[in-house]
Amino acid sequence: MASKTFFCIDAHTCGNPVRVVAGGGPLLEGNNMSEKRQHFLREYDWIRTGLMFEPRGHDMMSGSILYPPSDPANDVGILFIETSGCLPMCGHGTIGTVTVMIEHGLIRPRTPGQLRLETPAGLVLANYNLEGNKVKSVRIRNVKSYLAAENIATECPDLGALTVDVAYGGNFYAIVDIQENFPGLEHYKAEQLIAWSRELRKKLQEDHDFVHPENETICGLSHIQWTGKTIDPKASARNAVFYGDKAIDRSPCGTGTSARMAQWYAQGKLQAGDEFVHESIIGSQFIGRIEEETTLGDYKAIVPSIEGWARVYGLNTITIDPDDDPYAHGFTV
Ligand code: PYC
Repeated sequence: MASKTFFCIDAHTCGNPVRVVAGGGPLLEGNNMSEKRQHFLREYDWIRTGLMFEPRGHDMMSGSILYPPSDPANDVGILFIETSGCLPMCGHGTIGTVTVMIEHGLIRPRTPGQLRLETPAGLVLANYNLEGNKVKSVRIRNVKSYLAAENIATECPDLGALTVDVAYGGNFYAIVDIQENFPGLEHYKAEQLIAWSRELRKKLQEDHDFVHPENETICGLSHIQWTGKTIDPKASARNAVFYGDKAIDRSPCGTGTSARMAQWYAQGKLQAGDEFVHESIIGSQFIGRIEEETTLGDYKAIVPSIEGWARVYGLNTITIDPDDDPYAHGFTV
C-alpha cells in the first residue's frame, strides 16, 4: 500500500478533540452519507485507525472527513471517524467541524451564519456566530431523538444491580441515573467509570438489541452516559459519556445531550423551548433546547438543538506509510 498524506486541522470542542481531514480523504460511493459510511467501513477503516489511534491519535481522538453534498440544496457531507468507529452522528464533532470549516475558509455558506450538513444519521442544520474571523459559538439542530427503553434491570461489577434507560440522540446511550447503587459520577475516578462502562455495555449488548426505526444501519448500544451532581448550580445536569474502549468525552457530548433531553422529555421533566444546560466531566457546557416535538416510527420524539464552542489549535499534515512504519495503521493497548 502506498504512502498516503492527510491534511488535517486539529481543534477541540469544549475540551474534546476534533481532527478535521480537509484533504486526502478517499472518494466514497453512495447516494448519501449513510451509504458512503458503509463504503468507508468496508474499504478504508485503516484511515480511521491510522488517524485516531496511537501513535498519531489517542484514546479520546475523534474527527471528521469532508465530502461534497449528495443533495445540491445542502452545503457539505460529514463522515465521522473516531477511536470507537464511524459514528452515525457526533455533536461535538459537528460543532468543531463547522468552526474549522468557517475559520479556515473550507466552505462558502450560501446563507451567512447557516450551514446544511449531511451526516450518516440525517440532515443537521448549523447556525454559527462570528466575532471577527473567529466562530464564537455553533448551535446544531440535531436529528430526531427519542427514549427507546426505560427501567432496564442490569448488573454492573462492584456496583451490583442497576436500572438504566436507553435513548437515541444520533447514537444509542444507556443512561445511568443516580440510584441506590450509583450515587453519582463525582464519587468515582474516570478510570473506574471506564472499566465499569466496558462491562455494562457488554452485558446490555448481549441482552438487548436497539435499531433505529428508519435506518437499520444505525444499531447497537454504543455509549454509556453516567450522570451526577452539577458543579455549576445553574446547570440542569452533568454527565460522563463513555465511548470506544477507553474514552470519556471531555465535552458534554452532543448526541448524549440529545439523548438525555429525549429521556427527560419522555419523562415529563423537560418541555419544548426549555433550556437544558449540560455539564461535562471537566465542567464544560452545552446549552440544549427542544426545537420541535415529533414522532419517529412508533416513538414520541424531539428535535433537539445544542449550542457549544470550539477552538482550532493546529495544522497537521499526517502521513500513513505502511511500508515505512509498522504502526502506520495505529495500535491499541
Ligand atoms: O458529541 O456526539 C458527541 C460525541 C459522541 C462521542 C463523543 N462525542
